[in-house]
Amino acid sequence: NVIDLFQRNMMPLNQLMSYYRCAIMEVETKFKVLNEQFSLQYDRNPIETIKSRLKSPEGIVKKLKRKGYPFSLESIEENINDIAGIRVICSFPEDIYLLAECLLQQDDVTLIEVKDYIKNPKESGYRSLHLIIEVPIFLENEKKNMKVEVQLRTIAMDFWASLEHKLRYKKDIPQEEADMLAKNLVECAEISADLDNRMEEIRNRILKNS
Ligand code: 0O2
Repeated sequence: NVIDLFQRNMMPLNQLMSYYRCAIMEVETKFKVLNEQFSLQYDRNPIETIKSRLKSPEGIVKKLKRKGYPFSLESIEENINDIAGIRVICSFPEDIYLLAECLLQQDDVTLIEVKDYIKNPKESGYRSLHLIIEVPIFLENEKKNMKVEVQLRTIAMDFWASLEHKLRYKKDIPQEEADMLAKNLVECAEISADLDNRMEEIRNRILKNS
């Protein structure tokens, strides 16, 4: 199979995956440090939770096939941006942009791409801020720049995305029912975005008065 081919013919895929794991650790630490600093300086934690995941070799091979990219380690590094994935969940939309700004101004972080699905939600209703960044990891004798996909979203956006994900991967729902659920989800995404904004407004008024 294709994964065996990778292992036999080139730098083992395991080694590359380990580099991505290191990059996840680096970026996770950056967010934890920012959260700690905000908690000291402003007495609040902008981050609710951080979830990380490494794309499986099967997932990588599937994506290479789907996008028609060559099967090589160079191609993986060049073309697949979401092998290392970090999801940062905040309570309020403003904190998403605040954290993104703080991360991007760090001098070892290079921005590759921004996809702002909060300002421009997907047709499905999906909202999140996606950043593709590059960070260095320091190995025994070399420094290697690795790509990481950061998804920043509110608790409400995350709640919505996990339910919508269930529908997306359920293949046995009759088409008519699936269409109706998708339409319902678009509405829920709008209600949820409205709730996020109203809660933020209330939070800001509380802060103003304290
Ligand atoms: P998983 O299992 O979460 O990893 P690209 O990655 O650039 O080739 P694309 O679609 O342009 O492809 O990337 P994009 O739009 O930045 O989205 C990638 C990830 O965002 C997805 O990863 C999901 O995690 C999330 N996402 C994007 N759109 C939706 C959506 O409509 N609903 C939900 N629930 N999640 C979404 P994967 O690889 O699809 O899956």
